[in-house]
Amino acid sequence: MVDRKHLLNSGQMARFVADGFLRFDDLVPGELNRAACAEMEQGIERRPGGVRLSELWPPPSAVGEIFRLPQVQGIIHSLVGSEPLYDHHAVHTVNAGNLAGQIWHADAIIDTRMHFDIQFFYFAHDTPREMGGTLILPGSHFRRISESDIARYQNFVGQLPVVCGAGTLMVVHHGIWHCAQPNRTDRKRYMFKLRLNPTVRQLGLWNTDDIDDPAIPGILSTNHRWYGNEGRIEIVNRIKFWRFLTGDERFDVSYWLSRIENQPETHAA
Ligand SMILES: O=C(O)CCC(=O)C(=O)O
Ligand SMILES: [Fe+2]
Repeated sequence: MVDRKHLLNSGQMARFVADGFLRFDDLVPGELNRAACAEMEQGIERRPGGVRLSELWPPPSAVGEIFRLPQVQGIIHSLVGSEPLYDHHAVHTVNAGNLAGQIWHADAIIDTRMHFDIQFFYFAHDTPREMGGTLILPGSHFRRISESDIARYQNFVGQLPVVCGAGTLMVVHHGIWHCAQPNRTDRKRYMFKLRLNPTVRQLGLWNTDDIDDPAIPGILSTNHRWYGNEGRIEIVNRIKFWRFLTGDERFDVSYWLSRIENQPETHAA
């Protein structure tokens, strides 16, 4: 059972809805990071998808221990429930001196559900800018694209290179646009990715004590700038998603969704 104090709060959930990711700097302690680096160098065997995460990587396993950390369990529980399924993992590497960047893409081009998977990006060693750091585009998760559709783009206003210290975890919505970056150092870069599927309705799984936090509408209205005037559709997407997560079908920010719900025939009835 996850201790309530490790669950996400509503402000963090609203950030996930608006940005499509949450970032936890230096969450994993040093010793575990070093053990995870050693495991990644050895290679971490892939498993068939669809098994419970809780059944994977029993001790001794650094990766298992990381995803059993109480804080990480709190993140998992808040987003996909306490018994998610393992979808797949990958040890993503960028070789020393590899100057080619990966194309912009999203990983889950077949998945257009409102229910969402999460992907952890775990950076087990320091990742300075010259080593790349996965580049992500905040707020891109509602633009469900076919993988290479966006490959022609090079840079976006507001793109975020994950430059971070060892032990940093990102958790992203499966729709987020991202790509690996060149590695100008003489060391190989590792990043461990883990995708999880929910097994429960994703309704109020976090600590909702602050559900009426007045900051939430502002967070949901975040302007990431790269979409220009089309930011309005993103706010509507986020309101719909917030309603899905909270079960509050009347939730609105300003008058965005209500104005198109004003059906004259309803009034006549
Ligand atoms: O290595 C990275 O930083 C990202 C890799 C990735 O997104 C992928 O291969 O799907
Ligand atoms: Fe990817």
